[in-house]
Amino acid sequence: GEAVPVAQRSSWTSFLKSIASVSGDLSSMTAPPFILSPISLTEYPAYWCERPELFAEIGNATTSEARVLAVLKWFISTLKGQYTSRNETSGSEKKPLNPALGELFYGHWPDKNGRGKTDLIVEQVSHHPPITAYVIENQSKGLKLVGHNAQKTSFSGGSIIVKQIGHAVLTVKLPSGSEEKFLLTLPRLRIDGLWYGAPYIELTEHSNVVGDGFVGVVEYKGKGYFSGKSHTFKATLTPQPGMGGASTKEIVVEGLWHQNSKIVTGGHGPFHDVSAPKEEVTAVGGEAKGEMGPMETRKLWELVSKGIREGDFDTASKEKTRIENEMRQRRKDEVASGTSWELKHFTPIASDPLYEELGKLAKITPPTEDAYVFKGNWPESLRPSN
Ligand code: 0T9
Repeated sequence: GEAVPVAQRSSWTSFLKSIASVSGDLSSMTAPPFILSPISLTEYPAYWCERPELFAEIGNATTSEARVLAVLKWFISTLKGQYTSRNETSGSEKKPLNPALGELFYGHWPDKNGRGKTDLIVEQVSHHPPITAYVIENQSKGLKLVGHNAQKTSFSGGSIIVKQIGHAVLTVKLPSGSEEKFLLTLPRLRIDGLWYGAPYIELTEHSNVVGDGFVGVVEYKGKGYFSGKSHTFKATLTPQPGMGGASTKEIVVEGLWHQNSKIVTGGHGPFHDVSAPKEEVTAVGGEAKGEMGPMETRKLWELVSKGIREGDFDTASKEKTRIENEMRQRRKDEVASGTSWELKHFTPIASDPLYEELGKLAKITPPTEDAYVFKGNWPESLRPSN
């Protein structure tokens, strides 16, 4: 473990031993300070829109084929931010703060060059297991992404395997007034480099982009597979006969998701390119005058994050314990009073009909999945017209 500070080597080794034995949920395990991130998992859904102009482009497409290509391009272009940005900013993957039930994050990307404003709401809808729900909307382009995320982890061959649970549905409002819906599923992760204390993510298996008469499969490969390079992908878009007037040709895109790709079948030429910098979300408070309430992530974790950033791990750990105890007490009080925590922005449903319908086309398993429906209640600070 050469990346591990000498004083933390034995605690890193015992952390690795315990992740090898505890499978399922690593989020609540105590890790040595050098690997802690000052950022909570509730901020991660912002990765979906750090190239807001590519998101907006989906709303500008005028044919099914152009639309599905725009969806795929935006989706692939988010992967670099989702899975390599912690390495770039802090040298390795870090363990995010484990969100509290009801933790919130609000933000937006401003209107620029006619792309429209894009708004974000995130809510932690379950603590154990951790489940994060989000909505991202560009109202002027008629685009709304609603999804949720959870993870099941296991340990294999010295790596952590992360199976992502959850999916997202992108709704595109067409000028005619009708809607097109796309189902997005998520790749599996392998976290390598643990032994050296410098974890990083490789994507494996596949995920899907299904909608508008197309079934899309994105296959992920790492070093030692077909191209021999890390972060390789191949996406195949297959038109569904008799659906949505799609053309008959299959489209194949190949490349490196953290760099660029090209269309190799059903067209030709460059596809995505993420060499230009991404645009981080602007966080806003959800309370009156844009202030942050006590459950808003940057407020809730303020002192923990400060401690981690400044290397004051005593304060960080004391504050973390204080928050966790408060949350435990809150749950006990609820049990005692026979009440339960009410989510602010989402309503859980046991099965998502859209996931079932579109998932069937791509033979996605499991055949059904739960979901969180957005209540439509934007805070005044994001939607002053409300
Ligand atoms: C959804 C993303 C997800 C969340 C993170 C696995 C992970 C928690 C979930 C899947 C986002 O859209 C994309 C990116 C990174 C994922 C995280 C990487 C990670 O390591 C953590 C897990 C829970 C750990 O913290 C493992 C222990 C740690 C010491 C390894 C660095």
